[in-house]
Amino acid sequence: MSRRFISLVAMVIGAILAAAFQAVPANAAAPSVQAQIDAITAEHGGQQTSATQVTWRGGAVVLDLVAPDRALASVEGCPSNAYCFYEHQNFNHNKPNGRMLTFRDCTTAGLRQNLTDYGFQDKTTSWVVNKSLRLVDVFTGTNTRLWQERAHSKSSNVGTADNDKADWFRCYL
Ligand SMILES: [Ca+2]
Repeated sequence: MSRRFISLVAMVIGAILAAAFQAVPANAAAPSVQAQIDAITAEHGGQQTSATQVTWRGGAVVLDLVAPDRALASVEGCPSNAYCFYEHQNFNHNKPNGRMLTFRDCTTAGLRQNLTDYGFQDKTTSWVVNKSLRLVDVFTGTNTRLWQERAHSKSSNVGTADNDKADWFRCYL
């Protein structure tokens, strides 16, 4: 065999191997954001309001599937006059695909809302209250109290014992 032929064979084999590697997506296991949104709206309703966001009840509840722009009025991405639950510790910092669930409603009598209604069952690891309110009282699905949130406060990590357990809460204005 000539050197030229050998180098040609090597080039062809190289091209085949390169194509084979390219055919495997870098992140085959993770569904796309749109696929996640489709699954959430199919199960929980709501309206898709951007490429990365689902909204319920006219904006009273908002789920961001990627980190939103951190506007000046926000605390860790949680808008003013709202309170937020984050999928990961440190308010999803360095987790661009972490979910953040934002609530605005709260009543003096203590409004109950279910994280499970928005695909956020057993996910919360950090939280922010960027709102004037008396208390957000957070529970497991079996009604065990996990933690209590006060006005204009935050937790970067709820701790191992409470991690990924929150299912519902009451917000007292
Ligand atoms: Ca979590």
